[in-house]
Amino acid sequence: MTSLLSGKNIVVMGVANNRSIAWGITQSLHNAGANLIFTYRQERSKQKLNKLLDKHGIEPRMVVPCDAEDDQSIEQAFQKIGEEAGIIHGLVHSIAFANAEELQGEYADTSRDGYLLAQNISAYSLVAVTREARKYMTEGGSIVTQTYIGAERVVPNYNVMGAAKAALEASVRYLAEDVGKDDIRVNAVSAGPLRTLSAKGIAGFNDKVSAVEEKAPLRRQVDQDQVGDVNLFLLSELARGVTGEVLHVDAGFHTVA
Ligand code: NDP
Ligand code: KAL
Repeated sequence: MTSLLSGKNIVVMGVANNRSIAWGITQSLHNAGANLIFTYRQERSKQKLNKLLDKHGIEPRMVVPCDAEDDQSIEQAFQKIGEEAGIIHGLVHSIAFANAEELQGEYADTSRDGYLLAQNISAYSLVAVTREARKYMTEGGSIVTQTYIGAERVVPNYNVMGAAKAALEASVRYLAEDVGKDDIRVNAVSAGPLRTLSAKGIAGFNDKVSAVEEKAPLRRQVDQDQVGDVNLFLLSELARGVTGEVLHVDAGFHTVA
C-alpha cells in the first residue's frame, strides 16, 4: 500500500488525540505515502497532534488552525493551504459537536440553539469545507467524512447528532453531484463505536460496544486502523468509481435486525 497516495497532498481535519478517528486515518495515509496537512481547532489539539507526529516520525507538510463553525476561518485556512501546497488531492473531514446535555434524555427536548449548533459544526461544515477545498482540487480529488448509524436508525442518546448525521449523509450525495463535474468524489465512512474523546463520559457508550460484539456478523468491535484503511481506500484511485456513498465499517452491524 506504500504507493497508493505517494505525492498526494491530503488535508486531515479533526485530530484531538491518539484515540481520534482522524489519527487512525493519519497513520493509514502516512503508510500509503501521502503528504499530510492538518487542521485543528483547540490549541490543546495542536499540541497533542505535534507530539504524536513527532513520536511516529511523521513530518507534516503544514499544521493550520481552522474553526469549522466560522466561514472566515475555513476560507483563510484553505487559502493558506492552497498557497503553500499548490494542489489539494484529498480531504478528510472528521469533525462533529453537540452540547453534552442534548445527548441524553428525549430528542423531543432538543433546544433550537442546540439543534443549530450540532448542524452547524457537524453537517454544514462539510459544505463550507468542500466549497473552499474544491478551489485547490484542480486535478480532481476525494473528500471523505465520518458518520454513524444513528443517522439511519434511532440510537438511544445520539439524538440531535442523529439529525446532524442524516443531514451530513444527504450533503454527501448533493455535494458529490456538484463537484463530480470537477472529478472530485465525496463519500462517508460510517464507523462502529470507537472509544474517543467525543464518546467519553456520554451515557450508553458501553452498551453500543456490547451490542456490536454480540450481534455484528464479525462479532467484534472495529478499531481505528480498520476505519483508517477504508478512508485510505476512498481517498485512493482504487475507489475512482465510488461517489455519493456511505460505506459502513462496523463489522456488518448495520445489516442485522
Ligand atoms: P474526537 O473527539 O477525537 O474528534 C472530534 C474532533 O472534532 C476534534 O478534533 C475536535 O477538535 C473537532 N471539532 C469539534 N468542533 C470543531 C470545530 N468547530 N472546528 C474544528 N474542529 C472541531 O472524536 P472522534 O474521532 O470520535 O470523532 C471524529 C468524527 O467521527 C466525528 O464526526 C464523529 O461523529 C465521527 N464518528 C465517531 C464514532 C465513534 O464511535 N467515536 C463513530 C462514528 C462516527 P478540537 O478538540 O480541537 O475542538
Ligand atoms: C450513541 C452513542 C453514545 C454517545 C452519544 C452521543 C455522541 C455524540 C458525538 C458527539 C460528537 C459528542 C460531543 O459533541 C461531545 C461534546 O459535547 C463534549 N466533548 C468535547 O467537547 C471534547 C473535548 C471534544 C474533543 O469533542 C468534540 N466533539 O469536539 C454514539 C457512540 C456509540 C458513537 C459515537 C461517539 C459517535 C460519534 O458521532 O462520535
